[in-house]
Amino acid sequence: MVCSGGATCRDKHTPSPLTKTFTMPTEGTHSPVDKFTFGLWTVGWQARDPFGDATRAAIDPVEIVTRLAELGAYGVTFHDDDLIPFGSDDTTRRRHIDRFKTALAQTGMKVPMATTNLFTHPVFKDGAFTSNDRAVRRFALRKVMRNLDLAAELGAETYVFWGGREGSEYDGAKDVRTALDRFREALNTLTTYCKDRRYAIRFALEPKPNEPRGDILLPTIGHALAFLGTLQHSEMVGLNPEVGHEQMAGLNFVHGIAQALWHGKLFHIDLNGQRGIKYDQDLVFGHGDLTSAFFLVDLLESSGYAGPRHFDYKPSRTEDLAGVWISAAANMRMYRLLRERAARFRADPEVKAAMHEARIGELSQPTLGAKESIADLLQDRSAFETFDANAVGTRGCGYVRLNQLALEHLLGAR
Ligand SMILES: [Mn+2]
Repeated sequence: MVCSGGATCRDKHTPSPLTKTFTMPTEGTHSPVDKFTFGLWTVGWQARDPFGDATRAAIDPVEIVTRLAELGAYGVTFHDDDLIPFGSDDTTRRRHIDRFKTALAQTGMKVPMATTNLFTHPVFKDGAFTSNDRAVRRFALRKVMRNLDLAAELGAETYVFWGGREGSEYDGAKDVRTALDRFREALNTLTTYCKDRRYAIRFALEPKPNEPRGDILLPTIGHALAFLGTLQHSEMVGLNPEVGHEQMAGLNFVHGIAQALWHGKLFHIDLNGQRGIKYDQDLVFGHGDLTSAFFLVDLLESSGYAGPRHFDYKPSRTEDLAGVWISAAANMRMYRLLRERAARFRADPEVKAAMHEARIGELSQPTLGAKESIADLLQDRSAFETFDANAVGTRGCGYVRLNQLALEHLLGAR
């Protein structure tokens, strides 16, 4: 699974224009066409947790770019502080950026997304855009603006906002309605900043219910969708939902993504794995709820979603550096395997018959006829007076058979 980095491998990820036509890559090939991207902070995580020290050495961002390119990734993403240590002066900052840009140029790797670290430094302990301390809020805006300039310089199309510290542990500690005013003010200010500078960047809000705060503002896809509709330039703002962030609240991620797509707000996606309602695990994609991952890939591939397949995972703390790259490759392989299994599922005549039997397609038929009025519906005795609710109520839906077929395809049993 891990590319040796030899000459043959390098040839395969020579920068080439993305083809518009969908092609099913052969298993094991390294195809940047897949638009697989990784955050510098994912493979670069040193595995420090609240109970233990780092188990791995830091990795130079230049090495991350090179290794991910060898594995067949399309690009990398970063928080400002992943690339440039917090508090660096302008000269040092430029040196880090230039080294990074050289690595990007040498590998053909893209930077489709960037974001801001508004959570590590103690100054953000009570939030950034919604800190009760106004000076912290002003500092946060400036920190984002500085990195937006860099995101534009690197050609990023999406800028993510994960408000990990925007929240509270105590309901009396934060006036939530006022905090939402400040959150909105920050995003309005920053969309205006991008428009003034003609940056072709869209914003993507990343919901999370809790961790590191006891409770985080905009905790789910639904909360964030409702909030972004109130923004001044709401057309510039969508979502970056993460698998684990919804699943740690017991929510159905596939349903959440479907609704984000329905609103035209799936601007970016964070793929990883989570096993149930607990702390944010950030496992390899598919290593948590595998059935959900199968239906998620099925949805993404059939929806026309054209953005990056971004892996926001953490190589487990038990792994050494070799294990880091094995886990990175595993994310891409899981996505490709699931895509192949989902395509086979859709193409199977028995599945098509089971879907027909289960009336899956009938849902696309509007409930009222094309020219039917409410009066017509009221006149239709078959809709109510003579409708045999008891007979229809006893009829089976056939969903278990359909799900069994899906799982057999997922298991490679068909
Ligand atoms: Mn996470």
